[in-house]
Amino acid sequence: MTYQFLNVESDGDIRVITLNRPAKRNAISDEVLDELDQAFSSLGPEVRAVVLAANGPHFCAGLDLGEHHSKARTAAEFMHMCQAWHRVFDKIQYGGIPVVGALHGAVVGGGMELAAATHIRIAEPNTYFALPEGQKGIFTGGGATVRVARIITPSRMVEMMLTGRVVDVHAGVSLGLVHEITEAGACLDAARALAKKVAGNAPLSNYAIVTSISRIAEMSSAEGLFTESLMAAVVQTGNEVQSRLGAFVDKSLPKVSLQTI
Ligand code: 1HE
Repeated sequence: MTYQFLNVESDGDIRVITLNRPAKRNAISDEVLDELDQAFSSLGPEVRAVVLAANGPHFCAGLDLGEHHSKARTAAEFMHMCQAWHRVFDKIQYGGIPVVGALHGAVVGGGMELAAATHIRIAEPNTYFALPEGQKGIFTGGGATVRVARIITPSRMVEMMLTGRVVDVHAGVSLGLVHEITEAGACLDAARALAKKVAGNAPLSNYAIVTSISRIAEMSSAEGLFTESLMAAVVQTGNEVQSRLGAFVDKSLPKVSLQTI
């Protein structure tokens, strides 16, 4: 598959997927969405973790407003487009492979929805977040009411959307949008290093982490605990468990300490 708007690169057991439409600030057109779909649909078992990064001055400016204006979509067409975004972003969040988002500059509108589908979000100091849909006369449609609201709380999302408030990287940490702030210009390297570390976990453990925790959060306690026990049972019969536990018993596994990460 050749891509027009993405760079897709294999780096050992990680895949680096980079939005590459800098002239339009990585705005998500129908074609960009199709390419993201392709890139996240073609992760074979050799891929243990993914980095999602972006070229140019900003991570992503959200929906391609130029295309949206010129297409003048009907209600049904826009509903189907939003559902296509949901399918693709679900593939990112629930594909079973950890995804590290490497953020910088504007992460706004649909760009924030895309970032919210990644599992670990690290960000350069110039990163900022906003949901400016209200000012454009539209509404979120790429999953923010679910993913973003669950991260920052529905109340905070309502406030951000009503006011158009722009949240800087430090507020992003407080809100749970950012897990780590890197040095300026260092985000991609840091994301690769983090992805390689995550790729070293047992794949079945990573699968359980990225597919079950968010789902269990939506269940009742009784259903969640039941589901956790089933997931744990599947994971602990994985073929790497014996050797990894053996390494602990032999004392060859590093101890958990503040230096672990
Ligand atoms: C775009 C887009 C876009 C830039 N669609 N073309 N998203 C927004 O409301 C964000 C709107 N964009 C901005 O506020 C700014 O462009 C940025 C803060 C992101 C970047 O500013 P800057 O000064 O670096 O770039 P620029 O000069 O504003 O834009 C450079 C080019 O990118 C320019 O095109 P040009 O052909 O005139 O050079 C812009 O038109 C183009 N561009 N952003 C299309 N978004 C499923 S529903 C999701 C809901 C949403 O995502 S709503 C969109 C929210």
